[in-house]
Amino acid sequence: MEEKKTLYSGMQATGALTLGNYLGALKNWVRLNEEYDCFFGVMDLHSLTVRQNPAEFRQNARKLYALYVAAGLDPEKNCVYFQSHVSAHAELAWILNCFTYVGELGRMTQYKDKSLKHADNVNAGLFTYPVLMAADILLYQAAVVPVGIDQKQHLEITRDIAERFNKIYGDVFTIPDAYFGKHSAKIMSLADPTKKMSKSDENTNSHILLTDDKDTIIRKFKRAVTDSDTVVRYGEDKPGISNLMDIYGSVTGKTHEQIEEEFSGRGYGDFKLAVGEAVADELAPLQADYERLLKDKAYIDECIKKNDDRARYVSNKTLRKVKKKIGLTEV
Ligand code: AQP
Repeated sequence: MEEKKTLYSGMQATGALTLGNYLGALKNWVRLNEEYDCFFGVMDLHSLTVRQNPAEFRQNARKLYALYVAAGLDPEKNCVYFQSHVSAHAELAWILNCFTYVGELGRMTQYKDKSLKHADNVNAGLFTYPVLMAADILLYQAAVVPVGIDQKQHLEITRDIAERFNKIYGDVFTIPDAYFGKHSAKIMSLADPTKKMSKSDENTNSHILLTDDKDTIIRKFKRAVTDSDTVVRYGEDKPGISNLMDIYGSVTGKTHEQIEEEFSGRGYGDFKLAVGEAVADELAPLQADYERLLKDKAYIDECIKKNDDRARYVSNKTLRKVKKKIGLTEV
Protein backbone atom coordinates (compact mmCIF):
# COMPACT_ATOMS: atom_id res chain seq x y z
CA MET A 1 0.00 0.00 0.00
CA GLU A 2 1.25 3.48 -0.86
CA GLU A 3 2.38 5.46 2.17
CA LYS A 4 0.17 8.42 3.00
CA LYS A 5 1.65 11.90 2.62
CA THR A 6 1.88 14.07 5.71
CA LEU A 7 -0.44 16.96 6.50
CA TYR A 8 0.43 19.57 9.13
CA SER A 9 -1.54 22.45 10.62
CA GLY A 10 -2.30 24.19 13.89
CA MET A 11 -3.87 27.20 15.57
CA GLN A 12 -2.76 29.61 18.22
CA ALA A 13 -4.01 28.75 21.68
CA THR A 14 -5.55 32.14 22.36
CA GLY A 15 -9.23 32.62 23.15
CA ALA A 16 -12.12 30.91 21.46
CA LEU A 17 -12.09 30.09 17.75
CA THR A 18 -14.19 31.95 15.20
CA LEU A 19 -16.23 30.64 12.31
CA GLY A 20 -13.35 31.93 10.14
CA ASN A 21 -10.88 29.60 11.89
CA TYR A 22 -13.38 26.77 11.55
CA LEU A 23 -14.34 27.16 7.88
CA GLY A 24 -10.90 28.36 6.78
CA ALA A 25 -8.92 25.65 8.53
CA LEU A 26 -10.47 23.21 11.00
CA LYS A 27 -13.29 21.94 8.75
CA ASN A 28 -10.75 21.21 6.00
CA TRP A 29 -8.55 19.34 8.46
CA VAL A 30 -11.44 17.06 9.26
CA ARG A 31 -12.28 16.66 5.57
CA LEU A 32 -8.69 15.69 4.69
CA ASN A 33 -7.77 13.60 7.69
CA GLU A 34 -8.45 10.17 6.16
CA GLU A 35 -6.33 10.96 3.13
CA TYR A 36 -3.15 12.02 4.97
CA ASP A 37 -1.00 11.15 7.95
CA CYS A 38 -2.00 14.18 10.03
CA PHE A 39 -0.32 16.27 12.70
CA PHE A 40 -2.29 19.06 14.38
CA GLY A 41 -0.62 21.29 16.94
CA VAL A 42 -2.00 23.47 19.69
CA MET A 43 0.42 26.27 18.85
CA ASP A 44 1.01 27.66 22.31
CA LEU A 45 4.54 28.93 21.60
CA HIS A 46 3.12 31.11 18.84
CA SER A 47 0.63 32.62 21.29
CA LEU A 48 3.47 34.06 23.37
CA THR A 49 4.04 36.93 20.95
CA VAL A 50 1.13 38.54 22.80
CA ARG A 51 1.27 38.83 26.61
CA GLN A 52 -0.86 36.08 28.18
CA ASN A 53 -2.48 35.65 31.56
CA PRO A 54 -0.89 32.31 32.61
CA ALA A 55 -3.99 30.73 34.18
CA GLU A 56 -6.28 31.71 31.29
CA PHE A 57 -3.66 30.71 28.74
CA ARG A 58 -3.34 27.21 30.22
CA GLN A 59 -7.11 26.82 30.12
CA ASN A 60 -7.44 28.18 26.58
CA ALA A 61 -4.84 25.75 25.30
CA ARG A 62 -6.72 22.78 26.76
CA LYS A 63 -9.99 24.14 25.43
CA LEU A 64 -8.49 24.36 21.96
CA TYR A 65 -7.41 20.74 22.22
CA ALA A 66 -10.96 19.74 23.18
CA LEU A 67 -12.34 21.79 20.27
CA TYR A 68 -10.08 19.99 17.80
CA VAL A 69 -11.36 16.65 19.04
CA ALA A 70 -14.98 17.83 19.18
CA ALA A 71 -14.73 19.08 15.59
CA GLY A 72 -13.92 15.53 14.50
CA LEU A 73 -10.15 15.06 14.76
CA ASP A 74 -9.91 11.64 16.31
CA PRO A 75 -6.79 11.67 18.54
CA GLU A 76 -6.44 7.92 18.01
CA LYS A 77 -5.98 8.46 14.26
CA ASN A 78 -4.40 11.92 14.14
CA CYS A 79 -1.44 13.22 16.09
CA VAL A 80 -3.08 16.05 18.05
CA TYR A 81 -0.44 17.48 20.38
CA PHE A 82 0.97 20.54 22.13
CA GLN A 83 3.71 22.48 20.35
CA SER A 84 5.47 23.51 23.57
CA HIS A 85 5.74 19.87 24.69
CA VAL A 86 8.02 19.10 21.75
CA SER A 87 11.30 20.94 22.16
CA ALA A 88 12.36 20.21 18.57
CA HIS A 89 10.14 23.13 17.43
CA ALA A 90 12.18 25.73 19.30
CA GLU A 91 15.48 24.07 18.37
CA LEU A 92 14.78 23.92 14.66
CA ALA A 93 13.36 27.45 14.74
CA TRP A 94 16.71 28.72 16.03
CA ILE A 95 18.62 26.89 13.33
CA LEU A 96 16.26 28.16 10.61
CA ASN A 97 16.57 31.71 11.96
CA CYS A 98 20.14 31.50 10.73
CA PHE A 99 18.87 30.65 7.24
CA THR A 100 16.29 33.46 7.08
CA TYR A 101 16.94 37.07 6.13
CA VAL A 102 15.77 40.05 8.12
CA GLY A 103 14.63 41.65 4.85
CA GLU A 104 12.25 38.83 3.98
CA LEU A 105 10.76 38.77 7.50
CA GLY A 106 10.23 42.53 7.32
CA ARG A 107 8.02 42.05 4.26
CA MET A 108 5.50 39.85 6.10
CA THR A 109 2.13 41.62 6.13
CA GLN A 110 1.03 39.86 9.33
CA TYR A 111 4.10 41.28 11.09
CA LYS A 112 3.29 44.77 9.83
CA ASP A 113 -0.39 44.46 10.84
CA LYS A 114 0.31 42.99 14.26
CA SER A 115 3.06 45.54 14.98
CA LEU A 116 0.48 48.27 14.50
CA LYS A 117 -2.10 46.42 16.60
CA HIS A 118 0.35 45.73 19.46
CA ALA A 119 2.47 48.87 19.14
CA ASP A 120 3.49 48.69 22.82
CA ASN A 121 4.91 45.18 22.44
CA VAL A 122 6.62 44.73 19.07
CA ASN A 123 8.83 41.89 20.29
CA ALA A 124 11.35 39.81 18.36
CA GLY A 125 8.99 36.81 18.52
CA LEU A 126 6.44 38.70 16.47
CA PHE A 127 9.14 39.28 13.87
CA THR A 128 10.47 35.70 13.76
CA TYR A 129 7.02 34.09 14.01
CA PRO A 130 7.18 32.78 10.39
CA VAL A 131 10.45 30.98 11.17
CA LEU A 132 8.85 29.08 14.04
CA MET A 133 5.97 28.29 11.70
CA ALA A 134 8.43 27.00 9.11
CA ALA A 135 10.03 24.79 11.77
CA ASP A 136 6.59 23.43 12.78
CA ILE A 137 5.83 22.36 9.24
CA LEU A 138 9.26 21.17 8.14
CA LEU A 139 9.89 19.02 11.23
CA TYR A 140 7.10 16.68 10.15
CA GLN A 141 8.08 16.63 6.45
CA ALA A 142 4.58 17.88 5.64
CA ALA A 143 3.49 17.81 2.00
CA VAL A 144 0.31 19.79 2.56
CA VAL A 145 -0.71 22.56 4.98
CA PRO A 146 -4.42 23.50 5.05
CA VAL A 147 -4.72 27.14 6.19
CA GLY A 148 -6.67 30.30 5.50
CA ILE A 149 -5.43 32.63 2.76
CA ASP A 150 -4.00 35.01 5.40
CA GLN A 151 -1.24 32.42 5.93
CA LYS A 152 -0.25 32.24 2.24
CA GLN A 153 2.79 34.47 2.67
CA HIS A 154 4.01 32.43 5.65
CA LEU A 155 3.73 29.26 3.59
CA GLU A 156 5.76 30.88 0.84
CA ILE A 157 8.56 31.86 3.20
CA THR A 158 8.51 28.32 4.64
CA ARG A 159 9.08 26.98 1.13
CA ASP A 160 11.85 29.52 0.51
CA ILE A 161 13.66 28.60 3.73
CA ALA A 162 13.34 24.87 3.01
CA GLU A 163 14.56 25.25 -0.57
CA ARG A 164 17.50 27.37 0.59
CA PHE A 165 18.47 24.75 3.15
CA ASN A 166 18.02 21.85 0.73
CA LYS A 167 20.16 23.59 -1.87
CA ILE A 168 23.10 23.61 0.54
CA TYR A 169 22.62 20.28 2.32
CA GLY A 170 20.65 18.04 -0.04
CA ASP A 171 17.03 16.94 0.23
CA VAL A 172 16.48 17.33 3.96
CA PHE A 173 13.01 18.91 3.95
CA THR A 174 9.85 18.11 2.02
CA ILE A 175 8.64 21.28 0.29
CA PRO A 176 5.08 21.84 1.51
CA ASP A 177 2.06 23.05 -0.49
CA ALA A 178 -0.67 25.22 0.99
CA TYR A 179 -4.25 23.98 0.78
CA PHE A 180 -7.05 26.56 0.73
CA GLY A 181 -10.79 25.86 0.98
CA LYS A 182 -12.73 26.73 -2.18
CA HIS A 183 -15.10 29.33 -0.73
CA SER A 184 -13.78 29.56 2.82
CA ALA A 185 -10.15 30.65 2.46
CA LYS A 186 -11.04 34.09 3.82
CA ILE A 187 -14.20 34.56 5.84
CA MET A 188 -14.84 38.25 6.38
CA SER A 189 -16.03 40.24 9.39
CA LEU A 190 -19.82 40.49 9.75
CA ALA A 191 -19.47 44.13 10.83
CA ASP A 192 -17.07 45.15 8.03
CA PRO A 193 -16.96 42.70 5.11
CA THR A 194 -13.76 44.24 3.78
CA LYS A 195 -11.87 42.98 6.86
CA LYS A 196 -10.97 39.39 7.85
CA MET A 197 -13.15 37.82 10.55
CA SER A 198 -10.81 37.81 13.53
CA LYS A 199 -11.16 36.65 17.11
CA SER A 200 -9.27 39.65 18.45
CA ASP A 201 -11.78 42.09 16.91
CA GLU A 202 -13.23 44.06 19.81
CA ASN A 203 -16.66 44.24 18.17
CA THR A 204 -18.21 40.91 19.20
CA ASN A 205 -20.86 41.24 16.47
CA SER A 206 -18.09 41.01 13.87
CA HIS A 207 -17.43 37.34 14.48
CA ILE A 208 -19.22 34.11 15.30
CA LEU A 209 -17.49 32.11 18.02
CA LEU A 210 -17.69 28.33 17.81
CA THR A 211 -19.13 28.40 21.30
CA ASP A 212 -21.90 30.94 20.53
CA ASP A 213 -25.42 29.58 21.15
CA LYS A 214 -28.06 29.40 18.42
CA ASP A 215 -29.83 32.67 19.38
CA THR A 216 -26.56 34.57 19.43
CA ILE A 217 -25.54 33.16 16.06
CA ILE A 218 -28.86 34.10 14.46
CA ARG A 219 -28.79 37.56 16.04
CA LYS A 220 -25.27 38.23 14.76
CA PHE A 221 -26.18 37.15 11.22
CA LYS A 222 -29.32 39.31 11.27
CA ARG A 223 -27.12 42.30 12.11
CA ALA A 224 -24.48 41.45 9.50
CA VAL A 225 -23.59 44.48 7.40
CA THR A 226 -24.83 44.17 3.81
CA ASP A 227 -25.77 46.62 1.05
CA SER A 228 -29.11 48.37 0.58
CA ASP A 229 -30.08 46.16 -2.38
CA THR A 230 -32.33 43.11 -1.80
CA VAL A 231 -30.97 40.62 -4.35
CA VAL A 232 -28.92 37.65 -3.11
CA ARG A 233 -26.15 37.66 -5.70
CA TYR A 234 -22.42 36.96 -5.56
CA GLY A 235 -20.14 39.77 -6.72
CA GLU A 236 -17.28 42.11 -5.82
CA ASP A 237 -19.78 44.98 -5.52
CA LYS A 238 -21.62 43.02 -2.77
CA PRO A 239 -18.92 42.01 -0.22
CA GLY A 240 -21.36 41.50 2.69
CA ILE A 241 -23.78 39.24 0.81
CA SER A 242 -20.90 37.45 -0.94
CA ASN A 243 -19.33 36.69 2.44
CA LEU A 244 -22.64 35.28 3.74
CA MET A 245 -22.94 33.21 0.55
CA ASP A 246 -19.42 31.84 1.11
CA ILE A 247 -20.35 30.91 4.67
CA TYR A 248 -23.67 29.34 3.66
CA GLY A 249 -22.02 27.49 0.76
CA SER A 250 -19.18 26.16 2.95
CA VAL A 251 -21.63 24.83 5.50
CA THR A 252 -24.28 23.38 3.14
CA GLY A 253 -22.06 22.42 0.19
CA LYS A 254 -24.24 24.51 -2.14
CA THR A 255 -22.71 26.47 -5.03
CA HIS A 256 -23.19 30.23 -5.43
CA GLU A 257 -25.60 29.58 -8.32
CA GLN A 258 -27.71 27.22 -6.21
CA ILE A 259 -27.84 29.78 -3.40
CA GLU A 260 -28.86 32.58 -5.79
CA GLU A 261 -31.63 30.37 -7.10
CA GLU A 262 -32.78 29.30 -3.63
CA PHE A 263 -33.17 32.91 -2.48
CA SER A 264 -34.35 34.44 -5.73
CA GLY A 265 -37.08 36.98 -4.92
CA ARG A 266 -36.84 36.37 -1.18
CA GLY A 267 -34.83 39.31 0.19
CA TYR A 268 -32.03 39.52 2.77
CA GLY A 269 -34.08 38.76 5.90
CA ASP A 270 -34.87 35.20 4.81
CA PHE A 271 -31.33 34.63 3.61
CA LYS A 272 -29.67 35.86 6.80
CA LEU A 273 -31.94 33.68 8.90
CA ALA A 274 -31.12 30.64 6.75
CA VAL A 275 -27.38 31.31 7.10
CA GLY A 276 -27.73 31.65 10.87
CA GLU A 277 -29.71 28.44 11.17
CA ALA A 278 -27.35 26.47 8.94
CA VAL A 279 -24.32 27.62 10.94
CA ALA A 280 -26.01 26.92 14.28
CA ASP A 281 -27.01 23.42 13.09
CA GLU A 282 -23.48 22.73 11.86
CA LEU A 283 -21.98 23.78 15.20
CA ALA A 284 -24.53 22.07 17.50
CA PRO A 285 -22.91 18.57 17.54
CA LEU A 286 -19.43 20.10 17.92
CA GLN A 287 -20.63 22.18 20.88
CA ALA A 288 -22.24 19.19 22.59
CA ASP A 289 -19.09 17.11 22.20
CA TYR A 290 -16.94 19.99 23.36
CA GLU A 291 -18.91 20.35 26.61
CA ARG A 292 -18.62 16.62 27.23
CA LEU A 293 -14.88 16.53 26.52
CA LEU A 294 -14.13 19.48 28.78
CA LYS A 295 -15.41 17.39 31.69
CA ASP A 296 -13.34 14.35 30.73
CA LYS A 297 -9.95 15.51 31.95
CA ALA A 298 -8.46 12.00 32.19
CA TYR A 299 -9.25 11.23 28.54
CA ILE A 300 -7.82 14.51 27.26
CA ASP A 301 -4.67 14.06 29.40
CA GLU A 302 -4.14 10.58 28.05
CA CYS A 303 -4.57 11.73 24.43
CA ILE A 304 -2.16 14.61 24.90
CA LYS A 305 0.50 12.41 26.48
CA LYS A 306 0.33 9.73 23.81
CA ASN A 307 0.33 12.17 20.92
CA ASP A 308 3.09 14.35 22.38
CA ASP A 309 5.28 11.22 22.41
CA ARG A 310 4.57 10.51 18.75
CA ALA A 311 5.21 14.13 17.77
CA ARG A 312 8.52 14.05 19.65
CA TYR A 313 9.56 10.85 17.91
CA VAL A 314 8.74 12.06 14.39
CA SER A 315 10.12 15.58 14.78
CA ASN A 316 13.35 14.41 16.39
CA LYS A 317 14.13 12.29 13.36
CA THR A 318 14.18 15.44 11.21
CA LEU A 319 16.01 17.46 13.83
CA ARG A 320 18.77 14.83 14.15
CA LYS A 321 19.19 14.84 10.38
CA VAL A 322 19.41 18.65 10.28
CA LYS A 323 21.98 18.75 13.08
CA LYS A 324 24.10 16.16 11.38
CA LYS A 325 23.96 17.97 8.05
CA ILE A 326 25.03 21.31 9.48
CA GLY A 327 27.82 19.76 11.56
CA LEU A 328 26.57 20.05 15.12
CA THR A 329 28.43 17.49 17.20
CA GLU A 330 26.86 14.33 18.54
CA VAL A 331 28.02 12.01 21.35
N1 AQP B 1 -11.32 34.85 8.71
C1 AQP B 1 -10.69 33.74 8.37
N2 AQP B 1 -11.03 33.06 7.25
C2 AQP B 1 -10.40 31.92 6.90
N3 AQP B 1 -9.41 31.36 7.64
C3 AQP B 1 -9.03 32.00 8.77
N4 AQP B 1 -8.10 31.73 9.71
C4 AQP B 1 -8.12 32.69 10.65
N5 AQP B 1 -9.06 33.60 10.36
C5 AQP B 1 -9.65 33.21 9.19
C6 AQP B 1 -7.24 30.55 9.68
O1 AQP B 1 -7.35 29.91 10.95
C7 AQP B 1 -6.12 29.27 11.24
C8 AQP B 1 -5.68 29.58 12.66
O2 AQP B 1 -5.21 30.86 12.74
P1 AQP B 1 -4.30 31.34 13.96
O3 AQP B 1 -4.57 30.61 15.17
O4 AQP B 1 -2.89 31.41 13.49
O5 AQP B 1 -4.86 32.77 14.18
P2 AQP B 1 -5.09 33.94 13.24
O6 AQP B 1 -4.89 33.63 11.80
O7 AQP B 1 -4.27 35.07 13.75
O8 AQP B 1 -6.63 34.06 13.52
P3 AQP B 1 -7.42 35.29 14.04
O9 AQP B 1 -8.80 34.84 14.39
O10 AQP B 1 -7.33 36.40 13.05
O11 AQP B 1 -6.67 35.66 15.35
P4 AQP B 1 -6.19 37.07 15.82
O12 AQP B 1 -7.42 37.91 15.89
O13 AQP B 1 -5.60 36.80 17.18
O14 AQP B 1 -5.20 37.56 14.83
C9 AQP B 1 -5.13 29.69 10.17
O15 AQP B 1 -5.02 28.65 9.21
C10 AQP B 1 -5.77 30.89 9.55
O16 AQP B 1 -5.42 31.06 8.20
